[in-house]
Amino acid sequence: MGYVDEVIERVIAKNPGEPEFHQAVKEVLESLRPVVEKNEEVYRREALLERITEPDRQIKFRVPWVDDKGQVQVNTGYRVQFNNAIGPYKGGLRLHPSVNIGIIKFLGFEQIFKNSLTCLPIGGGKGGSDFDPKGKSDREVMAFCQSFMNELYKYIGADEDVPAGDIGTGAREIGYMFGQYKKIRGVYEGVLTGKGLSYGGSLARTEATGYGLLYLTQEMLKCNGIDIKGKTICISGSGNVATYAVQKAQQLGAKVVTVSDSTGWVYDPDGIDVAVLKEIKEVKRARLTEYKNYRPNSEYHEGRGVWQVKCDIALPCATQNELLLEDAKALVANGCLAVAEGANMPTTLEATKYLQENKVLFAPGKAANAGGVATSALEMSQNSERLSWSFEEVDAKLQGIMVNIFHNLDDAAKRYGCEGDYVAGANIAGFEKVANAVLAQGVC
Ligand code: NDP
Ligand code: 2IT
Repeated sequence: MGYVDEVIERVIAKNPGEPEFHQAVKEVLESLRPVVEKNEEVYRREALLERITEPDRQIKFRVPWVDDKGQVQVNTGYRVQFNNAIGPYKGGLRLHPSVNIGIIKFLGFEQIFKNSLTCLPIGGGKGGSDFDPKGKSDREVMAFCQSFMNELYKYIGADEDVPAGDIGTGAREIGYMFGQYKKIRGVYEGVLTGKGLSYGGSLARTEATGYGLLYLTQEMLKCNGIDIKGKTICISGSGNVATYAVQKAQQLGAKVVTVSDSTGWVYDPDGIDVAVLKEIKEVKRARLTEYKNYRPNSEYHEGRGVWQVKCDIALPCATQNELLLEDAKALVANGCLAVAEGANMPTTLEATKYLQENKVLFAPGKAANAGGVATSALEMSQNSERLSWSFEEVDAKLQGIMVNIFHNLDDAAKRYGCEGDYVAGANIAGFEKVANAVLAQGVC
């Protein structure tokens, strides 16, 4: 059995009941085959793939807090510090009832290669909790965030591990966590990113993941002779990534006709109204059922169904495994030209394969959604030099980073004889730098 298959088997055996982690490891390692074959002797002796698939450490802790009725609630907190070969651990905190160690490990593993692709000095980590912020009062969210930080503070720091937002963690949660860290540690440092603008946040961080997704998609289309202007786009999700993806797509002259949440989806033939979306999701924290009250021409559908709508470009921006084989078939049948992942691992392995076999341009999340963490790294730089840059300066840097990511993965795919396979290109380009750094730093 080859080295790659041996390591995949070992990861599955050592990490039972963690299907998302297995999926992420399989996707990465399968596409590293040509690199591994070229270096098999050294990689085996150095146990490189074993070291890269085993987190540096996994932290799990109790998070007790008191709800508005005076009842004590208990959640579980996690931080997986996966790999810091090229910089301090960096990655978001997910607050969602579905969170478990396997989900956090898949996200942390993806983050290693994503962060490497940005060409900025950040390692890979991820954390979160099974706490559900939905329907909680601000005081309850604050109580949870403070209790979460009462434990997490021991393991993080501006040069050590720098968490940020993800599903369920936005500016409000980061604010409460930053306040508690400062209170406990007595230091004012850039320990979290995605902070408010009045206390060390970076302009354009809120928009960065969605904007970056469109910058990379535009470059991928351009290099394949396609103009994004005038194209019809389907987007899933209606959170941070989806909202700013809609906004940038419209600025680039495309028409976005769908958004979704965990209960249903909206079709707006006239194009999604971003102001309405923000009002419903960011201000009211309400459901998409309300969208029709503002836009009578639109349709609301229960359940899933976004990928059945005819479009030129599909941008999954909600969560993992939300674009299935049947969806990929519908997209291909409807003439879809490109899929770019705003979310982490939203497309199943079978769906990805089907799209690629049918010549749909496919940009994987670790490249396409890297604009968020890249801008987080720019926030870290600003915090270190105690300055803040203008929106235009950060946005211009973000554009440069996303265009550079696309060319790096395109070049890597070409170097290994798989031109146009951007999944392989992203995995190879992300891996090469981390592998070199791990080997150079000895067995540690
Ligand atoms: P938000 O919490 O702002 O929004 C998440 C959106 O996805 C909501 O519309 C939510 O619906 C929907 N969603 C979440 N879980 C599910 C589910 N299990 N089934 C169906 N829909 C679901 O999160 P973000 O926009 O920040 O994150 C979206 C994706 O992008 C995630 O995969 C995240 O890891 C990834 N990402 C985020 C980055 C960032 O900077 N924020 C950076 C890079 C990637 P509902 O409101 O009903 O729960
Ligand atoms: O998945 C991701 O890249 C994020 N949630 C953003 C992480 C970060 O540190 O900004």
